[in-house]
Amino acid sequence: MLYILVMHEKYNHQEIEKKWQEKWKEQKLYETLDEVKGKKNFYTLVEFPYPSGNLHIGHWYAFAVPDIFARTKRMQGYNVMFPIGFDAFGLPAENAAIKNKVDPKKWTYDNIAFMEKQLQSMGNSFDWSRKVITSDPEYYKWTQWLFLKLYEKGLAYKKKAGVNWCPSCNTVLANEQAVGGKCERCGTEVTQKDLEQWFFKITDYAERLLSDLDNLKWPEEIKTAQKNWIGKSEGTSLKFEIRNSKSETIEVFTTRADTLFGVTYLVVAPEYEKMEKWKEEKIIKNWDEVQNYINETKSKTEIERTTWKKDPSTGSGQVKTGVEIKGIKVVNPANGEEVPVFVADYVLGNYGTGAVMAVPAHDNRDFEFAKKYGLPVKEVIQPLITKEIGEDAFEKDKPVIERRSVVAVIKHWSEDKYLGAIWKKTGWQGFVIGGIEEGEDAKTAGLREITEETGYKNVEFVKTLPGIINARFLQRVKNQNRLAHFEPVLFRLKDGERAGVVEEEKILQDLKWLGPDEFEKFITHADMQIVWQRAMGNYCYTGDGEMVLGCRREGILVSSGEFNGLTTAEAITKITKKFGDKVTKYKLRDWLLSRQRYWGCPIPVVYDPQGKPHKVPGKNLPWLLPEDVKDFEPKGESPLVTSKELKERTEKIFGNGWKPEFDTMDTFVDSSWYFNRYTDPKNDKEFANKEKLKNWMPVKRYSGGDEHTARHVLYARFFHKALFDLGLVNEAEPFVERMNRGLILGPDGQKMSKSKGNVVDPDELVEKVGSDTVKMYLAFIGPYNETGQYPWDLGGVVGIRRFLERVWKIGLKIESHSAEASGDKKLENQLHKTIKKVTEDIENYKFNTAISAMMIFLNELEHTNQVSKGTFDTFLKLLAPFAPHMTEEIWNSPTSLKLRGANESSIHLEKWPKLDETKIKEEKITVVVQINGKVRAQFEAEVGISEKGAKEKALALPDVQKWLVDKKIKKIIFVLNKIVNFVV
Ligand code: ANZ
Repeated sequence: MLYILVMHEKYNHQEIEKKWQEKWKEQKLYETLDEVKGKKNFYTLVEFPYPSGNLHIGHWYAFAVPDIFARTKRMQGYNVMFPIGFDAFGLPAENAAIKNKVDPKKWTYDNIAFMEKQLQSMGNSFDWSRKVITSDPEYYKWTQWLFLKLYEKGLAYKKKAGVNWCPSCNTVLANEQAVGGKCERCGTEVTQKDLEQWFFKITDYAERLLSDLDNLKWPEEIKTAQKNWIGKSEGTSLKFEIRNSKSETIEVFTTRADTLFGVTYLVVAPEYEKMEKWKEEKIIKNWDEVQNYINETKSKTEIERTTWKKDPSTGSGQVKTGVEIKGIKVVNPANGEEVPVFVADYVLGNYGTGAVMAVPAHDNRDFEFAKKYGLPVKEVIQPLITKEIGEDAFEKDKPVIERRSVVAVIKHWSEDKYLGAIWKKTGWQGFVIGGIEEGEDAKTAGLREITEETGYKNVEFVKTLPGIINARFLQRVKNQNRLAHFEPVLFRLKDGERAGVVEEEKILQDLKWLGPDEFEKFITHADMQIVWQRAMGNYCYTGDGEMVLGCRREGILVSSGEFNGLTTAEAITKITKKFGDKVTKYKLRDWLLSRQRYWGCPIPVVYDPQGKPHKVPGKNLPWLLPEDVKDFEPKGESPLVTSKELKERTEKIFGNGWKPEFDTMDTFVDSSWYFNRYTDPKNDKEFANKEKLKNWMPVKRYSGGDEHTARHVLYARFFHKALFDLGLVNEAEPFVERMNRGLILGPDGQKMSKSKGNVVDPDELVEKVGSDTVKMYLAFIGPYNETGQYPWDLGGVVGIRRFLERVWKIGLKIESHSAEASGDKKLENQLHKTIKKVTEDIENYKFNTAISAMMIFLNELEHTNQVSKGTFDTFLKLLAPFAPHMTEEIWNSPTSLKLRGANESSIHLEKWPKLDETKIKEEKITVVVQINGKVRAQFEAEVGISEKGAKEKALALPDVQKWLVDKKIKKIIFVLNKIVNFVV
């Protein structure tokens, strides 16, 4: 019997997509039961959207692509939950209210309704029955309940904290709204204002947030971003006594206690706590000047203060500024030296102790500062550079030959150029160098070397560059393990007159004149880099074990009394032990959670007439957001203060004189626990039942945006750990796997924005080419497990559409004898290779290469005359997660059903194609290698290996090489799949 699949001639995506979306909804295809017999639960999640009003292509990228993964897991036999909801509180609702005079609630819920429709047009396998909306009282009741649990545990507290404040708008600004120290809206200078604020004590969890990362199966870059955000630093606290005041000290935090003898001044932050006390005691002689400086720094953001190189795009990060605090001097505990104290804003008040010991010789910022204010630079760490990578790597266990050597930095007579030397044998690039002989000093040795090695005759000594640079490496020409003590000297040529160079030298090295910028890049070793920096006037050496140019940069102590000769690491331990204490600091700050905003979750706290805070009792939750607020204009206080209802409610429940908390919560609180709610979204007794949580948590894979790595994901981990400690959840980590996606750019390669006119409208596109095409194009644009940036390419969209049309057409064309496999071995092999590739790639979120594999297979299909229904169906199943509507239509076309002898059923309930390893095994053959007809060796190869390939394989065999030494190959005789014969 001969069948022809008959379908609509035209691939009418509009009709098909609408039809199946309705059917799936009717059939409740994606509603997930808590338990299904014989199936394991699998929870995959994508960050829920903010209801901004209109889906853009970024939303499509975020939601449509991970659906491929969810669908695949379902076909692989898991009971998959793939939920969706809305992160519905937040500032834009209020801004819209101010601008268009609409109610923030109405604005939000209208947007949600509209976006739900748009999201449904994606045809995702979302379980809509589990939808959560964070601004629903049924949801935020539990946000409040959880807040109170943390409060009871001492993890939520109130304290005064500095916030960015615009005196003209009368409002608090987020850091992003205070760029360059100016208010984003009106341009007024931003100041700092202290307000009572609520905090979560996330810092209590810093260590666990850090160490538990080790057990997570996350990409390294995400872990690193979190680690950096937590910013653990192990160091030393040291006390510097204020002169003539035995009781008072300035305590500093340093990671480089080894540099203690090099301290030439101290710096305190403008916010330093003892400043007020000093002012009152009138010990600061120049208080006006100091106060002026402190006021000036108030408008600067932390980023401006800590970037020490000027950023040309923003103009921020000037050379460091500061003022000496006259009247105060401190004593170095190590050597009794007296040093001045400065106030400077490059030191932050909220890190370490807010005070720093400044070591200009070994810290870049201190060096810049010292240069600017004429403060001494005292070297206490001599560089020790060890070549560890490369052919000239130092061999640790071998004997070492020690040498004094001069490094001659030679300036051109008329141009701004310096003489570079290239060692021909080794490729080493640097300066003219040479040994310092008995009785010579560096200067004499330098002059001698220059004459010998370069031939230049008229050389002038400029100066000795202070300091010695120790370097360990393998001298390759002599094959000697070396410890060189380099002494750099600066020379200048008077003119270009040159005598012949000794022949031997000429062979060993080439010489080259290079400008300053070129020279930096020319240098191949870290020791010569330091010479260059010193020649350019930079005497700051910061090495503490890092690798640069294949060299490890370490140091040895000098001018440090009893500690001389120790390495940095040894000295840190010993100096800490003798003069200070070991301490650990974190960059992570407590989480400021209160907002002076309307559209957020009310903080469920009330104050008695004495101003003491009390919890709103459980029976009064949800503590409703009042609806009688009309003015959302920010005034530095929460708009909730204007609510009569809230005040009356508070007094009615708690008594006269009681006041509510007016602040609302940061929306990051709402999103720190929402994934738990999906497991039990309708529960009105608990935030989620523990058994239900156990069914689903932890989330197996969580996809989201790069920008949420440090904040949302870290906050959610903190919250979950706190809930775990409270016994409310079953595990300490909420997300087994986290993946960050990339960014879709406009067709012009720029970030999409309305003002640039490069925004791609998904609705229009879906209308034109269909949801399946858009989704599949986005999956094809780049690997989904990386955070790359991908420009939108209409040509690519067309390409995908064409691919789907070809699949469609093949359905019309295929002739088949039966529903069983055809005998085509090659096609079968290809099919199983495709199964393997697509399955693995989906698992790794590399949807792009999975699609490529299917494209290759489609080519094969098109070039095969007879394709069995079984083969085509398998292919269709692989494609189903990517193009769910079209594959469903083909699967359920009348002919297809007839062929399968089945009734209508969803392809998405089918089993994922199984890989048969035996089908992809390449057959191997043994090729014999002969030399002059005698068998000398043999090798394994794939069937059909080419002559060239076989020859290369044969020549690589030692047994063959042995017979060919000193022989010339005259001819090669090749017998396919059998013999390579060399005639010599
Ligand atoms: C002396 C020193 C010498 C330092 C040297 C570095 C190099 P991390 O690793 O980030 O923790 N520091 C300490 N508190 C600071 C503050 N509140 N604001 C700005 N800088 C501060 O950095 C620790 C180092 O940063 C400390 O070690 C201190 O400078 C500086 F050759 O002390 B160091």
